[in-house]
Amino acid sequence: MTDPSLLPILLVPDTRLRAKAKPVAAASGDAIRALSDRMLATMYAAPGIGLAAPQVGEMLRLVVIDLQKEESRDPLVLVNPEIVAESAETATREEGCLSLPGQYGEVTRPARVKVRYLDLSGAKREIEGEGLLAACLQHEIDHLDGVLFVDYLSALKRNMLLRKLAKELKLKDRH
Ligand code: K2U
Ligand code: ZN
Repeated sequence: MTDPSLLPILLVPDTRLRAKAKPVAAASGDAIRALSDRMLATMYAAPGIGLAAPQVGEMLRLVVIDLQKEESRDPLVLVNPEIVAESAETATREEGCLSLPGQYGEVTRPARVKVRYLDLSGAKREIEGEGLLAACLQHEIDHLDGVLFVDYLSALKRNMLLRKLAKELKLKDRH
């Protein structure tokens, strides 16, 4: 029996994954808190360590992240997040995406980022990340601008990956 609060995760090539999300007007509103709770439940069930609102069809600048293991959850909810500083040093890691299931590729990004955002009480916050947190912050904030990790791959690799995904999703629909 799946949790009724789970939201469907959109898959490429859904055009909503390529749209620019709108800023949240009321960060401390009940609607945003309710949506972030459902996004966290959806992310944990996937499982994933990050999820952006456009991935569940909500065109809002809202991201949830939790790098922790199940027994020590530490959810982070970022409203209207923006990268305000990034290191010149880069880091490369294999990334996946819940909207491109089963597809992976090497992505090079700034190794450290500083992100400014509003928390669910509407307070201005700032977070600095490196390693997996830096990659996840950038991966999720990219989603708010319709950017996907495949956009950092060569055209050849991107097209191969998208063709493979389309084939797999067609096979899945058939059964
Ligand atoms: O946004 C999403 O689709 C969730 C992403 C978040 C993410 C991708 C790459 C690097 C960091 C975060 C993932 O699918 S969550 C799955 C996952 C789990 C552990 C490590 C990396 C990715
Ligand atoms: Zn993603």
